[in-house]
Amino acid sequence: MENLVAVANQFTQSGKLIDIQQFGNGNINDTFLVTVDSTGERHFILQRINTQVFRQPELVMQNMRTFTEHVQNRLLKAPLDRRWEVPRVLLTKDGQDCCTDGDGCFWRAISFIEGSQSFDTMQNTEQAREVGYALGMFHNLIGDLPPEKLADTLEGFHITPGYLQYYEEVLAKTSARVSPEVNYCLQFVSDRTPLAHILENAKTQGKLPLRLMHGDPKINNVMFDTATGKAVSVVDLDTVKPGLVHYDIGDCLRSGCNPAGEETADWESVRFDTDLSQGILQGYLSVAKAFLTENDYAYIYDAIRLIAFELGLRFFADHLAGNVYFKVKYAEHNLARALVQFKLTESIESQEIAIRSMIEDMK
Ligand code: GN1
Ligand code: MG
Repeated sequence: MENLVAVANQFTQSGKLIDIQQFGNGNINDTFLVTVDSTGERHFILQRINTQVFRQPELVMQNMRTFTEHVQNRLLKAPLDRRWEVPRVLLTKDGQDCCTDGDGCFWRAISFIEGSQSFDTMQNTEQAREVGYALGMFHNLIGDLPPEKLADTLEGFHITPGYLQYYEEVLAKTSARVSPEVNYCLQFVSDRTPLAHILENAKTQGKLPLRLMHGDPKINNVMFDTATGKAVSVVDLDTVKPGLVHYDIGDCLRSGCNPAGEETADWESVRFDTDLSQGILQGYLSVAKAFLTENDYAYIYDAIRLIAFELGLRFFADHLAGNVYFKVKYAEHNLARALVQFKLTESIESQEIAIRSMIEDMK
């Protein structure tokens, strides 16, 4: 705690530090909400970056600054007719965008979007539309920033065949306990091995262009104005880097259309809600129609299915590897999370015709 206060004070520009609380449910970094006794902004976000995952955290900071500057310029030139905010990188007292503590940990601070909140599960279809709008606006605002301007901060991220390869390596040397749940997952993955290549093949064949993406636009990374209920920001910019917008569309839908939430213990009840998915896609297309191609539409269903499957695969592989990547609260936590994503994938697959025709009707 002493350490935490010392680190927070590095980033405190004015006023006295009043409070530091753990914040959100991140699976990788450690996040805190800092409250300051100030006449200006009263809160900021303090994060310890997991440098086992983000091996070059300085590139993450560089990307964030490039991104923020670009989007802020765009918004100055062409203001939106509604509230929209971009989290800012905060500097230390000596002008750095990060600092290291006595243990060598990497810390950074980001502005908090005042008067906003996030949700772990979708409340209604109106909110689904807002989540979709937020992702569309995010893609729109970076649409004219050339992908090569941002570094690849997490190599292999969302490259499903790479996760499959890692899974096979882990499987070959695992000593994880065999159970009916583990067997279900093993079978689930083995039945879907051919599916893993679909987006990467489309990318290689030039059907889907490399664009900038958010990388992690799950529902709780969208901030809502507490008064109006409108989406006002997309946060968690660590994985903003070159990729496919399909990874984002898939991730947004797999997290937004699972009313039970990705942390539910009741995995057998998990289903994909197509009304919510219609809401998200309507909101997304209200902005994104302008830049999507015919091929982009053709791969939306595949992306939804693939990213749910991929996250299940990542959780399951981490379970087999002994929980080395995602933070866990108990030994079988990643197995429970994998089961949720696999059930969700199954539900998506069972509604393929309805989902595809919904997308077709929205073009
Ligand atoms: C991780 O740490 P968090 O919650 O922001 C993960 C995402 C997953 C997500 C699942 C860098 O994000 O890819 O979709 O957990 N981030 C990374 O909740 O691997
Ligand atoms: Mg994240």
